Amino acid sequence: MADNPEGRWELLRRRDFIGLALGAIMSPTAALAAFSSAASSAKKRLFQLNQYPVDAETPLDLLGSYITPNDLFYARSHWRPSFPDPALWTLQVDGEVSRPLRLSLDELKRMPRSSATCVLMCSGNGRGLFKPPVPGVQWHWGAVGNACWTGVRVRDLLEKAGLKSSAKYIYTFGADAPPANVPPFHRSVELPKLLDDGIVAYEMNGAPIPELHGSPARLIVPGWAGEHWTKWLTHLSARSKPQTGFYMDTAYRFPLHPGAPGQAVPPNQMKPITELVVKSCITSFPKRAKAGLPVMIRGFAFSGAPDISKVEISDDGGTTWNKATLGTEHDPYAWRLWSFEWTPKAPGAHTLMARAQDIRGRVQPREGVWNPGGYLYNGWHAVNIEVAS
Ligand SMILES: Nc1nc2c(c(=O)[nH]1)N[C@H]1C(S)=C(S)[C@@H](COP(=O)(O)O)O[C@H]1N2
Ligand SMILES: [Mo]
Repeated sequence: MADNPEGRWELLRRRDFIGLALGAIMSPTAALAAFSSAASSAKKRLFQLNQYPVDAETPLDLLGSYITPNDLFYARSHWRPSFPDPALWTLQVDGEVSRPLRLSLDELKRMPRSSATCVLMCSGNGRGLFKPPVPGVQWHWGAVGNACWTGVRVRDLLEKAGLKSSAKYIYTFGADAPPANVPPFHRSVELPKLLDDGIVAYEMNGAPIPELHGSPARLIVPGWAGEHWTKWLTHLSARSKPQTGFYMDTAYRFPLHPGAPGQAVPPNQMKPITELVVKSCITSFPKRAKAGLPVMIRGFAFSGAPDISKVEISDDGGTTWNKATLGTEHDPYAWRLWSFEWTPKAPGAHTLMARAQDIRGRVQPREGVWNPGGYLYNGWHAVNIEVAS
């Protein structure tokens, strides 16, 4: 589909990969060596969906903890990452500001520290579950994780740079470059969201951000979809109008009025994706149980709203629902773990499904809303349990 970047350039990427491989034999560069070692050593336990770039999702049974460990965190990059040398790296802040900045990593680290524990999810998570299918990386459930990010508030950086009132959007730029003829991954984020919640993070779960996840610094936009979280961040520019280009005008857009599944939607009938949608997943359940004996079902739930209000479980196809117990650990825009004790009444094959509701009253729908880019799938997650007498 033309408005799906991942589908459109699948072929191009494969060709480029061959080109890169040849290039590596003829003139190996530090960047390529770093890329291949990162790609081969990391993510051994993840499901690798693409050879190049590294697109890997986490199996749901490894997402049962409040904090997702760095080496289990899903990875999604549009093309071969470029890993800036932290010693040479700088962050430029310019545009509608009176004092443009260029900061080294040490200078950034000397600014006041701020942390946020929150969910990072790819907009394409669940694309592989849409019917009819949508081309692109066929993510299922695991392109999501919850981590603690530490760095400097975007607000502090913009204040230091003397942000002007004419600024309405922040353009973000990373150090990675696309293959020839492919438009760059240039994005912008609405200023109020970044002033409220944005962080330029240099730590992930207390460690320097791993290369695959944006070393030495990346943007954190709690509650908003992954494509806003620019990795290998090098430049923030304050502007009065939103960024243009393929990744704003065509990709990462959602229909204003979703139509029938499979129906094409012109880009001007779509708006850019911002917030995440309400969603829950089951991460732990027994494949077998005994009638009359309770078993535990566990999972996580989150939303683009700062918190979840409830998670419910149904064992009768969504006719009746029972409340799960929410975990106590929580931070704004983080996920909540939940648990549910289920006592099967009768032997046979049973299906359990989970749905969440957020504090704004939005309820997870039975099916994800089909859209041409295959974004923001949040249909009920179901698992099967075989019950013996
Ligand atoms: N510079 C840069 N930043 C990027 C991307 C990219 O390709 N290049 N991919 C984005 C997308 S689509 C997602 S979902 C997240 C994934 O972050 P992760 O690899 O740390 O999970 O990074 C975002 N930031
Ligand atoms: Mo993404």
